[in-house]
Amino acid sequence: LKIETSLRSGLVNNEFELYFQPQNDLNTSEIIGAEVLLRWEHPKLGFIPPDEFIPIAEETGLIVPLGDWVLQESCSQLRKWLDVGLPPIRIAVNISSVQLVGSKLPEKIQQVLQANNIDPKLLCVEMTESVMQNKSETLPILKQIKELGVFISIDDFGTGFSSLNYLKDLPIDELKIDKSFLQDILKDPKEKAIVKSIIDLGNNLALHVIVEGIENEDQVKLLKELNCVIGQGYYFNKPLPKEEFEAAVLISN
Ligand code: G
Ligand code: G
Ligand code: G
Ligand code: NA
Ligand code: MN
Repeated sequence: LKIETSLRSGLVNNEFELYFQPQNDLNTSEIIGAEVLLRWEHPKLGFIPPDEFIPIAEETGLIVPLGDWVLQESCSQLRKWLDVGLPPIRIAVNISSVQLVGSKLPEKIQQVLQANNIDPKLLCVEMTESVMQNKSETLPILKQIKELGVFISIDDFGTGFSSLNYLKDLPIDELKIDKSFLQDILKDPKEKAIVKSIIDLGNNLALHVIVEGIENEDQVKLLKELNCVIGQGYYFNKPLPKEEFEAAVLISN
């Protein structure tokens, strides 16, 4: 309850901030995109990680106004970057399945893109396989989002309980391989086989495939051998405040 009250006042008092984690071309290291990650600096409790407050925001429904803020703020930041001549990079916003149903998300996305004059293909929405749990409700909404021209990515791919069946129904553009599959990839032949199979699956379906959680050069080398071309992780950059992200893009491109 305490966090719930704080979440409400945090939104009003501007305590949230967006961090941007680069997504890189594995061959050139060039920054081609960013995942937007929410940060909360509570005036008394200090830094509260999203793993702690996102689940509460989901339970209480506060994820809807919080998610609206993230979407609005992300697009307005991208507009500023485009205006100062930064190359057009795609920004990926995490969307909780709670935000998908009954909150007019497609209409909100369209409105925010229009208000900031953003090309829809520069926005990616990341959602987990859990959206498939009530497919009959979510699928029409996902199709509406897709029709706007927005990019759709399946986050934490391979960790949910979904069947692969949804890949043929869902209008997705990208598989994002979860970082848990990368932990022992250099030592564990099973992990390597799983990652290879997911990359092949994505490539065969003409989807983008991105791997997250890349922490060292040997992982980059292996992923390139497995025909993966995009990655995200501490090896390239941690999630960065907007000024540092901007500087990183200018250096990399
Ligand atoms: O750095 P990291 O601690 O940022 O993120 C932890 C978790 O919180 C991840 O699962 C991430 O997807 C989630 N998360 C971060 N920012 C957001 C956000 O803006 N919206 C939603 N729904 N989840 C987020
Ligand atoms: O985002 P990442 O998983 O790299 O964060 C690693 C740790 O760095 C977090 O667990 C947290 O302690 C700290 N951290 C990340 N972002 C922030 C932030 O915005 N403010 C503060 N004070 N600490 C942060
Ligand atoms: O669940 P989701 O994939 O949205 O969250 C991304 C999370 O992964 C964030 O918490 C982010 O800080 C973290 N992260 C990003 N890069 C790395 C990495 O290279 N290693 C690890 N362990 N975590 C990472
Ligand atoms: Na994510
Ligand atoms: Mn993930």
